[in-house]
Amino acid sequence: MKRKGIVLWSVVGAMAVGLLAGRCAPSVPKAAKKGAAAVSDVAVAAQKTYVAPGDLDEYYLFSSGGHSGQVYVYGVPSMRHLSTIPVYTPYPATGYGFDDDTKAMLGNLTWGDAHHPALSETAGDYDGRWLFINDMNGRIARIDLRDFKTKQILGPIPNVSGNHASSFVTPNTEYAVMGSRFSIPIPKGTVAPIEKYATDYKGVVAGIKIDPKSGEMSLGWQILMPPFDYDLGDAGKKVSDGWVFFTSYNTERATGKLEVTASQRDRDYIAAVDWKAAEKAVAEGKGDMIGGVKVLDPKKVPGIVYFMPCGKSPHGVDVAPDGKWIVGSGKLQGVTTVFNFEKIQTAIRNKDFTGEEDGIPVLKYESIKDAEVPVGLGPLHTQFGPDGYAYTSLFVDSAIAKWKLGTWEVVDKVPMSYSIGHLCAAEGDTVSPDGKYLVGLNKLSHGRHLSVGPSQPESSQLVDISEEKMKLLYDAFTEPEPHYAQMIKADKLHPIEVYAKEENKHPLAVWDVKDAGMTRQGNKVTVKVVEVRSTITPTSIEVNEGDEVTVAITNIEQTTDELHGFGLLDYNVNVVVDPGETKTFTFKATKGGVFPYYCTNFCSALHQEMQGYLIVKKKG
Ligand code: K7E
Ligand code: CUA
Repeated sequence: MKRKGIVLWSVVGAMAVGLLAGRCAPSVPKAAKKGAAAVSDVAVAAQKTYVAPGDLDEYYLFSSGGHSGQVYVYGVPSMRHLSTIPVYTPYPATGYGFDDDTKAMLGNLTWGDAHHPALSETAGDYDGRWLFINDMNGRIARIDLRDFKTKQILGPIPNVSGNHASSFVTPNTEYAVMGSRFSIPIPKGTVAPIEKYATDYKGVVAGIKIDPKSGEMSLGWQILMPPFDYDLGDAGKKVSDGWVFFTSYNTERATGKLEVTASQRDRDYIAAVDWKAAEKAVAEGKGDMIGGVKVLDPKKVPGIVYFMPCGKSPHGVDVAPDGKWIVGSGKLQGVTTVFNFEKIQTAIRNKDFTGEEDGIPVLKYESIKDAEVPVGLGPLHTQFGPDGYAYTSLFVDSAIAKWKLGTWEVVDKVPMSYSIGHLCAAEGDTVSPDGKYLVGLNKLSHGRHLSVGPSQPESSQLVDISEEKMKLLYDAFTEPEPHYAQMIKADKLHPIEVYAKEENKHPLAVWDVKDAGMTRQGNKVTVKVVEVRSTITPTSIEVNEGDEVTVAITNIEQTTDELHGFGLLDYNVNVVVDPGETKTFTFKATKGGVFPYYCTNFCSALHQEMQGYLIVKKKG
């Protein structure tokens, strides 16, 4: 959910929060700390979140940075910010987007709107290998958790427009999913008047293939869909493995003021995609070429997708740990709907349909639904704990509801400050959730911190879910714009601290200062640079105006944390090289003159001495 268009909800939400807060205030503001009971509550919370200096957190939290285009890494339970992983946006702190490789990966785009991180899975459990994250602009990225760096950005891929329903992965990381939130005439570049929206605009849902060994992503399958807005996705697991689900809104196929025109129907749909059938159809050569990609049309390839009716404009869709239940949250309702996977299969077999949309059969709601759980107003997303509990974020109520799968009983609620969007429980979307912790990713922080002017931070609140009653433990203030996050047990990750010399296969790497220096071919100059405490070798580089200069820097350190930088002020160069790494940057020496370069990362007492000169000799 975005911040805009929620004004009305906020008013309703404020009332709801007021009511809730009276009942079960989770903690006491500092100024109002009085009485033994309140103090003990705060003391317990403090102890549960306190990670002593030198001690380590129990979990990593990977939080989407929204349109900052980055991923923020926090430790849980301390909620300390550990690191920022740049993905879709240049990040001077690590030199991301300045060297040749990361520049090429970003292309000409300097921002991306990232929403949903997805940790790679093996047999439905996080395996700690990669983190995928989508961008609204039809892209998906892979971060390697060995070094916490972005290794691949795929896209913008053809046909998918406004890739919000991404990047949820299948249980063995066979695919990450994509979907169009903004249907357009396809292929991209086709023009059709807005009056023809219902017929000439198309949505697409897609599976991005992932290589199980390398994590390399490539185009998998695409399916042509009616012009709805595909919102969230999730993969089936265990009994429902082989299926992926996508919520949609605007099944009215309306245009204009969607807040009115796209909320007419009582029910929109969740699309249930049989991805194994789609994969097979593509392998058999079925589909039509659109925008350079084979796209399956459900009219011609039946059996790959079905629609499940779901309450008004569903937002999140979340599959329970055993794969038996699919939870769809109609954000304009007071209930969340639980579908039974077995019943869905039976309805498909019996052709228990109530109609169709552009060749896609619509399943009969009553035949596939198990329950409408009265969780509260504005349900958005659901996560799971062990012992069959589910946790649903309530945007309008600004709270989290805890309820039981199977009995559908709502057992507890905890207020959030303020206006929760996603929530993230420890390994809470896997086949074996941990329980323990849950983080509410809130849209507004509402004065719970020192004011920093009109642009306030968002808030992420840590909730203890280890006991029957949920308890708020901690307020953290996070960078905009939080959407989803995932939490993984820290001992599943084994990050490296240096790049081993033997593993550096860069063709321009040099490991001895004797090998540093310059070679020239015509007006193309290559400079091999060695960085090691406390010299940049060579200490001066002389080129001619008009030369195309490639500088390859190898940091030959093999010591943890010994990073070196290369800042070249007038040429907008800012590269950071980790121990054992080689990076290149290429520029045209358009300006004559003398330009100092220096190490940007503090590396020793003689860090200030780590400097040199680029001399660009003027023509004529
Ligand atoms: Cu609910 Cu983009 Cu997943 Cu925001 S989305 S909340
Ligand atoms: Cu090298 Cu500072």
